[in-house]
Amino acid sequence: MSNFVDECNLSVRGGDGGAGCVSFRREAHVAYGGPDGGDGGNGGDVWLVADRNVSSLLAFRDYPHRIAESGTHGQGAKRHGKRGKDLIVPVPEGTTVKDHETGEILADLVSHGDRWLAGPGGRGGRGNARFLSNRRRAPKFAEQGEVCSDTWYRLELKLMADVALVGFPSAGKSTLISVISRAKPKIADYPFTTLEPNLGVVVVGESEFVVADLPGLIEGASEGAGLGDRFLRHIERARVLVYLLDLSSIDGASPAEQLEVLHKELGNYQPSLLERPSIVVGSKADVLTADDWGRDAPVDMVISSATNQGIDQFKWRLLELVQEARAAEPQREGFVIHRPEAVGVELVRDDDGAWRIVGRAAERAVALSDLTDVGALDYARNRLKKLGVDKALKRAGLRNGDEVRIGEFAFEYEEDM
Ligand SMILES: Nc1nc2c(ncn2[C@@H]2O[C@H](COP(=O)(O)OP(=O)(O)OP(=O)(O)O)[C@@H](O)[C@H]2O)c(=O)[nH]1
Ligand SMILES: [Mg+2]
Repeated sequence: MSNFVDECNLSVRGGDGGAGCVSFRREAHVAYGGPDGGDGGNGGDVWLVADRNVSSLLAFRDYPHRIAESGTHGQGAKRHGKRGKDLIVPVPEGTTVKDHETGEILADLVSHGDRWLAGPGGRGGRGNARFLSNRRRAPKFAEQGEVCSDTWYRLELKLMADVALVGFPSAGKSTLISVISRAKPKIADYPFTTLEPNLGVVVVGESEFVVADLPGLIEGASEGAGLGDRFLRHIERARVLVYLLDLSSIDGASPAEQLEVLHKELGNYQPSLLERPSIVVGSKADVLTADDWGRDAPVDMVISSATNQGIDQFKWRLLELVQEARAAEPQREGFVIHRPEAVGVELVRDDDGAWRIVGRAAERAVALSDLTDVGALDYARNRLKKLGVDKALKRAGLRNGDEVRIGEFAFEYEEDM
């Protein structure tokens, strides 16, 4: 069913890093205690994790935002902030993660447990205790926590049916899927109303699975009768089969005859289909019940899509069968592509022509709590120099007095910075 694609947008944001703290030791007999501000905690990461108990991307339709917990701020006496909790976002097996703008594939989460870091948490800021040096005995600044922003992704999933509804034309397959899912297939009282499979996501409690409503099957289908066998391949990949027998067709084929024909056609197409986990269900119980058929109705349960009779039990029973089948499956081969992290220092022009330095490390270097502090400015300059910022500026041909920006911060270029 490769043409049934479920897709959605997802926005993730790692938790912000906590701020480092500026604090000095207070002791009874020491006039100036040393710096003892603790570090902020790192923000939590957002991970996408393939989970075989999730069947669709439905959960992201209405709530597309996922944000991990922030780290807490550092405190005095070198108490570090707490790390934010990671956020695990379960996605169905087979989910492809794409860059929202370019469509480039970033990760393929194929089998249960495959994980991908979608939103790294922000680094916690260092407390002033970390900025103590021979030249700087009393640092009055600390690092701010790294702030994270939203990243949008595109998620795509090739829907695979967990359950296939198999039955005679007009047995009530399309009506049933319309009652247990949000699928809205065409329903009518003539045979072969359904010409292409319809997929629907069934939600039961906290779990979900995908059901395929297939065109009706008749005697000789495996040799081309009716719509033939071209859609039988859709049954091949389903984990569980539902044989839906029309209890109301008093002058048509009896339930037992229907089941016999269905078994025969599936077996002709592929014998192993007969070993698939399955359940036999009598439909339209509001018209006639299995009892009306006496011993002749070989059904596990009866339902009515018209009155909802037995529908709840049917869904829970299906969930049970699907979960058993999923658990028995071998792991599929998985591969995960890791997105390369942007590193280094880059020079770009803002709209007004001013130069801007971008790059995580450079932005970190000026993310200090108090840039009016001489020591802080000194520190920032040194860090930028080490990162090669001054060389980059020189190469770009900047002249003394040109404005340069990093993050929220702006300064004037000086030759010997
Ligand atoms: N009384 C009653 N009628 C039903 C019930 N379920 C379906 N029907 C009717 O049975 C007819 C056929 O229903 P469909 O759901 O289109 O049957 P189908 O199995 O999808 O048929 P094909 O697509 O042709 O294979 C329609 O007229 C439905 O209204 C039911 O539970 N009770
Ligand atoms: Mg139908």
